[in-house]
Amino acid sequence: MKIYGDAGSGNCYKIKLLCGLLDIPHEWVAVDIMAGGTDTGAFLRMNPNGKIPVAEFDDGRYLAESNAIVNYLARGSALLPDDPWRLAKVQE
Ligand SMILES: N[C@@H](CCC(=O)N[C@@H](CS)C(=O)NCC(=O)O)C(=O)O
Repeated sequence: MKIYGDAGSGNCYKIKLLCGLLDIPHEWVAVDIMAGGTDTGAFLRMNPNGKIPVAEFDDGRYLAESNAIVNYLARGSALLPDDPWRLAKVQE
């Protein structure tokens, strides 16, 4: 899996932190938004919304939005409770 992001951005860093906590192997691909890194055709094909972070999975799928990414990556771990209310409170 590749994570496109900027570690100086909280939205991106939380994914890096989660991967560290759960030992999830990944390649970090630094994207400089100030240099137009999210405005390229290649980037917009991954996320038409033009924002980091984006996760690229080995099967070619992409997932944007930091909360969607962390919820997906943390599924089945102790960080996401099974109890619906406690899960909702995490997502809150
Ligand atoms: N709701 C999005 C927000 C993502 C976001 O705002 N990313 C910023 C960096 S922190 C960005 O890519 N900005 C570039 C732009 O808007 O052109 C998420 O949580 O992932």
